[in-house]
Amino acid sequence: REFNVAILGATGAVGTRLISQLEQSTIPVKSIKLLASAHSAGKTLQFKGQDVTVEEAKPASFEGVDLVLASAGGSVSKKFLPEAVKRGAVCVDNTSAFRMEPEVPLVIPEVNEKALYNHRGIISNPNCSTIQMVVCLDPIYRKFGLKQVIVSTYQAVSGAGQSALNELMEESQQVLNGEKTDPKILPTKGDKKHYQQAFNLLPQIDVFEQDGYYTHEEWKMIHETKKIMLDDMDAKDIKVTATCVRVPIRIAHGETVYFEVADDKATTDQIKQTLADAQGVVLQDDTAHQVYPQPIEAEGKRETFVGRVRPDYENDGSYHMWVVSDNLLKGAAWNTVEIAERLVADDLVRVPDNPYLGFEN
Ligand code: 11C
Repeated sequence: REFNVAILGATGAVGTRLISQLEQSTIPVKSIKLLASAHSAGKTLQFKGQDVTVEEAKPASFEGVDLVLASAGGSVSKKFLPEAVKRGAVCVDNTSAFRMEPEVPLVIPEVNEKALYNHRGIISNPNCSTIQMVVCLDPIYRKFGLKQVIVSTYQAVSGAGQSALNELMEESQQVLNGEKTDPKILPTKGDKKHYQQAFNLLPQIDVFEQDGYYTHEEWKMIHETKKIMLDDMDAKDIKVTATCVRVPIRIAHGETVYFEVADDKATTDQIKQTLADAQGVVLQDDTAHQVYPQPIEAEGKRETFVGRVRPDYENDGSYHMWVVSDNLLKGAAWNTVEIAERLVADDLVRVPDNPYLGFEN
């Protein structure tokens, strides 16, 4: 079977990577539609060496489409994906629009591919910082159990989109030239005040929750992790907490992850071996030769890199690790295309009789 594929949000930082990841994937593509806002319609992009004109997304754009890969923002997904599902298309959504809906599987293929069998038309791709942590934690959880996770992130500016990345580059140049900066986007378009990111750290990613303590990014890391890992009804809860910080780098998030395992007989060597054997994970851990993951080396790669794996000497059964991955690939475009590859391989590119049509239907 060959597939008619549509990419929604084709011109963005993730959208362009969805195109290249799809080109390199095992999915047999019969036709490709590149969809975006009216503002980007008419632009020309390439798919497998052929020019493709970007079209404005409309409900009718999804007629005859089998598979939609979406990354145009949550409100765009909420508006269009139910329309696509109604027309028979299976949608893999990189936005947060439907992630916590019980009817929508939230999938990292290496971790919970089997959740794809319950899809009702929409499958969500988790947040980038969640994916790279969970792809490392889940194999440890399966083998040794997990009681607690405390993560601190060092997140690249591309996570906030192409315009935020442009702002970082412009500000960096202004600072080097001794000029004044004029921040308009970061830490987030969704909040009132904006701060300089160049040569600075911003402990705010996304808006603050109603409690006034946690940001929405931190909330996502906590709740998405539980939804993905605790799929088994008998699974014990895991205590998860997060602090998310934006750092002035372009691509690839870093994370320090502190975790406490349930099995008190686990050893550091066993934890390292588990990570070395984990699908999609590369262990880079040789302190004698100063080998550890770095964002500039992870950029452009599909894998998640882990190093500095070590015991916490103050707390038995507790460990630390340093995790780095390209937030636009494993954190977004590659995980989305990888889900689509598994849907194709498992013959799941079909909308069932009880489709999930979003909140209003
Ligand atoms: C960031 N993690 O770095 C965010 C971007 O929920 O898909 C991804 C937002 C999401 O700003």
